[in-house]
Amino acid sequence: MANVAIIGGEKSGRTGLAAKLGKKGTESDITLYNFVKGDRIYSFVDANTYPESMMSLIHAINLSDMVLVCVPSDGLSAQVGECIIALDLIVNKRGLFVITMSDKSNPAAISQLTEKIKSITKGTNLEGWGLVAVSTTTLEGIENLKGKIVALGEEIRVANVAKNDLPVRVVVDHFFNVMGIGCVVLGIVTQGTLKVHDHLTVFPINRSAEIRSIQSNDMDMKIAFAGTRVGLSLKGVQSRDFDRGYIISQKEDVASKFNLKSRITKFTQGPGVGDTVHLFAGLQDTPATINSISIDGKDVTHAPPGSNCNIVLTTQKNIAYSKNERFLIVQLNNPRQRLVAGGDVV
Ligand SMILES: Nc1nc2c(ncn2[C@@H]2O[C@H](COP(=O)(O)OP(=O)(O)O)[C@@H](O)[C@H]2O)c(=O)[nH]1
Ligand SMILES: [Mg+2]
Repeated sequence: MANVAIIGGEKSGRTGLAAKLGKKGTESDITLYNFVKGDRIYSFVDANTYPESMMSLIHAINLSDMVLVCVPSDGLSAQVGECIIALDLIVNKRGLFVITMSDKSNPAAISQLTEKIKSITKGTNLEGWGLVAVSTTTLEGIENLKGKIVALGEEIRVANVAKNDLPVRVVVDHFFNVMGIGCVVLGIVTQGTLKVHDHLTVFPINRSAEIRSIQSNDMDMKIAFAGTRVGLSLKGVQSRDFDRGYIISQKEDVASKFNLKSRITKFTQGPGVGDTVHLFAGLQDTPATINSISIDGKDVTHAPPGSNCNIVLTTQKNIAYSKNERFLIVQLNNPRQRLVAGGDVV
């Protein structure tokens, strides 16, 4: 199973492309589209409320192993830039650039745009990502794109097999009550192997839950491997106990104060001590206050753009996280540059 985010600026052809690649499922600020081919399942996540909602973008990326960045054939925009910065800060994604609406352009302009994309991603974690031009009206390039998604999907499948023996961890993205069944949550087994009747804990609220049943793509199953998108019915908790990003596992760290080894983007003015920011960890997010910043062990009042520093912040909500979680610091209301930094827990 491969989970694929479809991101890009407003009217970049994301929804049109998602509808060509899969069948529409769960719909909220992110919309899921599924495609099944033999024993391979692809789950596409359309970040449909981005650019208004930064959460839609970050959640779609954090729910995926592979990202398609849509760039309309008429050129780059500030929003594409923001998507590239987000992916560069999040670090570990595979992906492709998809030049959409190729029918509205010509080969010379498309090859010029290709060169521009290569040049702005140079030195970032997206350097070397593949690039395909497609049109959802003429279907030009769609088969080529599917082939590239399948090839990346196979790499992801191999990487996920290696995670089956880790402790099980499910990241929850939707939760609701179903009459006659009770609490149902949707999410992804990001590592480990989930089994019916497993007794686990919901973090950060620290509540016990038993896995009553597992479904994947509407089929009941007794066991779900790493990388699988699942629907779970749970015993011992209620859907109203949940929030997006809650984790079902054996053990998570939970905290409301963090020291993050951070990399500040080049494009922000840089955060200062006392600033209120928004912190994202996986699919969880919370307002947070910056308590202190230090560079090479020396306290500073402000972190300059492009710097590496340690940022200590206090969050309004408890956050559940694992050691290798990548945190993002965001200024949601900054009109010029919302992404501030990426960081790891020290
Ligand atoms: N000519 C042409 N128009 C397209 C194509 N893909 C999308 N569009 C149109 O572009 C607009 C925006 O597409 P949409 O998929 O909604 O973009 P989104 O905002 O990124 O989800 C819509 O009016 C689509 O009909 C394409 O391949 N060719
Ligand atoms: Mg859309």
